[in-house]
Amino acid sequence: MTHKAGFVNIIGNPNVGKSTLMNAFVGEKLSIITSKAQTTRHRILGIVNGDDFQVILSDTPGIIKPAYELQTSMMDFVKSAFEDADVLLYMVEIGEKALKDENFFKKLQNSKIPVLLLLNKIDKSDQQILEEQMQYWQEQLPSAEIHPISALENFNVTEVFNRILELLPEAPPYYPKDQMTDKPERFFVNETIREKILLHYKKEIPYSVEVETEEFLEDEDIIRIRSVIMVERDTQKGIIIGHKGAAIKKVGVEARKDLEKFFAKQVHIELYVKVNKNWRSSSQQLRRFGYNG
Ligand SMILES: Nc1nc2c(ncn2[C@@H]2O[C@H](COP(=O)(O)OP(=O)(O)OP(=O)(O)O)[C@@H](O)[C@H]2O)c(=O)[nH]1
Ligand SMILES: [Mg+2]
Repeated sequence: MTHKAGFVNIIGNPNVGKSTLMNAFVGEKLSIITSKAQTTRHRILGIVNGDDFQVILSDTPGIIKPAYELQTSMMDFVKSAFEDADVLLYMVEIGEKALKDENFFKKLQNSKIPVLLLLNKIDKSDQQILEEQMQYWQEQLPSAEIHPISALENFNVTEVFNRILELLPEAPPYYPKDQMTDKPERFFVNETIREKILLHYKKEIPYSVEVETEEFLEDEDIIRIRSVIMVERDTQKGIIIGHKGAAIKKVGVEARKDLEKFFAKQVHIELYVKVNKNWRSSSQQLRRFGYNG
């Protein structure tokens, strides 16, 4: 029996649905999803294993022009995804015109490896717009295969997966067959808490937050977690906590519910807030939080 394996990297503008698609392929909520741009900050592997294949998907941050060092590190993850891909999935959403960063788009036009252009969110469109968009993208990226999909409604997702399998090279597995991701448990705790912060706070707050889990103690029937929500300034600390602690409590309750599902175990979370001045611009702090910095 031949075995296929390879890296399938999802790239595209912010908010187009990259993380939604990766979760749909893997069948688990590995990546957090919100309606805000720049939800994903890391490169996250989602591994789909079969008897004769191993598809190693990468979810990546949306492509932006970096304004501070954290964003530079985020774009380094995207660059690395260009470099080791066996198949590139370039995702656009219906109505969108071209990449925010032209250099990335040029790289894509010159790509030697297969590119599948996934036109996502077609559930929001009608046939005429869809046909116009397919034609537009075919002109922009003549070498790419275009697949209209809805990651949210699982439309055409299996077909794209089967096409990926056809394109993958013959290779032995890169990871153990029972492994689903490259990230440790604490990463998913941090991300789940960050998702709730993206959902419940406005303006620059979510973008000024990093989460670090200091304690993850797993007993037979409960996981005890203590995490720090790091903000950049004193004023942001008060906003995160909220009146009589109501805001942070809500974050904790919602994160706990999601994590109980994720780990299939009872979870107890303790959250507190710390000011870590300008962490987004400090290479030392960024390295500590798992960015290349
Ligand atoms: N209608 C519709 N909405 C979708 C679809 N796929 C994703 N979304 C929504 O689009 C928003 C962004 O989805 P994400 O998966 O977080 O997008 P992303 O590309 O990972 O975003 P970043 O990590 O910020 O770059 C969320 O509100 C999703 O529910 C789709 O097929 N149809
Ligand atoms: Mg994402």
